Amino acid sequence: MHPDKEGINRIVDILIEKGVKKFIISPGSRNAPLIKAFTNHPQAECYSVIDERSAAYFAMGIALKEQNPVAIICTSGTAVLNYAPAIAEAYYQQIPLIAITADRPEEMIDQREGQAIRQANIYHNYIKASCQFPQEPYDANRLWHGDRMVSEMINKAKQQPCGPIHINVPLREPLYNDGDYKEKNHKIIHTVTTKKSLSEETINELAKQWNAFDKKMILTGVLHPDKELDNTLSNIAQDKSVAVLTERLSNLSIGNYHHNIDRLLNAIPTSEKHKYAPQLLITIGTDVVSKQIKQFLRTHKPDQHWHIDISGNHTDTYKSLTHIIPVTPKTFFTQIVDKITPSKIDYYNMWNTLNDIEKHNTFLQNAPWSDFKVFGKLLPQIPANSVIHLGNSTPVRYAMLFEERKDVEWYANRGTSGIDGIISTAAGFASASKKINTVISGDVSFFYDSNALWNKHLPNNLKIIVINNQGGSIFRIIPGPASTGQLEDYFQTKQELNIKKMAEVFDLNYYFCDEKDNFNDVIKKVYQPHNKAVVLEIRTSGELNDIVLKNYFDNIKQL
Ligand SMILES: Cc1ncc(C[n+]2csc(CCOP(=O)(O)OP(=O)(O)O)c2C)c(N)n1
Repeated sequence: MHPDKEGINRIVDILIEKGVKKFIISPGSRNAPLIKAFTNHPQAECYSVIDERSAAYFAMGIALKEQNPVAIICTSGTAVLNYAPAIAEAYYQQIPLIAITADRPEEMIDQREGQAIRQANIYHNYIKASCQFPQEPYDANRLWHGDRMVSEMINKAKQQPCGPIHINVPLREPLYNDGDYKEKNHKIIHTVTTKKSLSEETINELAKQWNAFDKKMILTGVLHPDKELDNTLSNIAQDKSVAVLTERLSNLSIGNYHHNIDRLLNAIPTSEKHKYAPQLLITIGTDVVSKQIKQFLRTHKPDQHWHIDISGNHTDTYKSLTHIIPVTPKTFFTQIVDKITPSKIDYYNMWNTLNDIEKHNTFLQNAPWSDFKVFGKLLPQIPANSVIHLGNSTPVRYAMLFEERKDVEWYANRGTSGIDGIISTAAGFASASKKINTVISGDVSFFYDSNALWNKHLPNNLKIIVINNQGGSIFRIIPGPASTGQLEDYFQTKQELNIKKMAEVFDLNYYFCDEKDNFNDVIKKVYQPHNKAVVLEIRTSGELNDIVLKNYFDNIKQL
């Protein structure tokens, strides 16, 4: 039965009519009218996920896959705060997420009522828009106001750059009464889609400037897979005075790109670094993972830096920003491609000659069992036409040292680089995907987000690979932590927890692999069809990883 609160039924109707299909609901009483309204709507696809932190990341994973808003619904109090990490991540990743939080009536806030905190605009730093739904009792004006705000919130979530929005809903008792449902009683406001492009005059001027430079670098951050963009960029990359430096998370593979930024940067002889500096730097996408390219570009500054970003945000990562070009990268490259002329400098090859693949392969072959070795063996074995979710910390970095896989999609929570929702995000994505989804996580990140497994919707196409190096291996790699004398206890947080027992608690398939096992046989088993999600623990020695990685970078240096 539907709730007796018309305003609530209208929220659901507007969401459905505006194309939101999936609703992730966490339990509670204050949100009972919302639960009734969503679960009784024939077109609403509802999921029950208990832990709000995990539920929000799970929803974000679905929204990322479907490129369509997903709504999360929870009760009042700290439940609302538990959405915050995923909301911040969705904000920086520009993912449309709709948080609908039940609240006490406004006059009861700060009155020592249970489960009541100040919820209005609670995510204010990390939200595209938020609204306070009108109080009950609903009259014609309040219903009109509610309808208008819900439409506006959804429109804003979907408007590029997309992002999270918040609807806070004060609710009065009684919460469980049934009522009549008046179909199509609501009002809808549509926004029409627009396509921003540059005027002929502007693009001609930019092309003139472009053509005056000999060395052009296009550096790509996180991008959603987009074949059209990839094709257009591959045409631009045919000009040898252009070097396109991409990361795994850029999901670009068609053209002559340079896929291993850190490998190449480490190979440049120190005295030659300045020769590799671009004159024109063009950046697209959101976050770039490689710290080394950031340092390189901040030291060897380009004459001009154009950032192509529809939001118009002034993101000056390399401290050399000269132009903001507020259109999509696809629009920009499509408009400029026929206007650019090649120059004499073969900037592409300058970078390409740094790539000594034989040296890389020989090192990998001879490397001892370590995270580096595991990534080198694992990445080529992940099935074609599948999706890989990389954990923050070292997985996202190791993956960029090895050969690009053109046949997979790559994702990671690089919006805020938290380790707290990696498994939940991958689980949500996988639940909406027909492909095999592999998440590669460190052991600390796995335990942090272990409530991701506390989810009855965990799909059987999800393979969770935990690199168990007994703590945060990154802290042995980055300079600093070891000098404190507290490395193991307060940075690495050395741990010996039992991953097998964790898999058992949630009744999941479990496999194990270390140096003694036949790696290929174990991987084969993991990727056989299973009726439940799979956890694979790969054990390495936490103590060796930093040494192997340092040796690798020393080894590839061209003297
Ligand atoms: C929510 C959150 N808390 C703390 C951190 C800081 N942090 C970055 S990496 C890391 C350790 C991760 O360890 P693990 O997942 O085992 O990966 P490994 O370093 O072994 O690759 C921590 C605590 C963070 N990024 N996010």
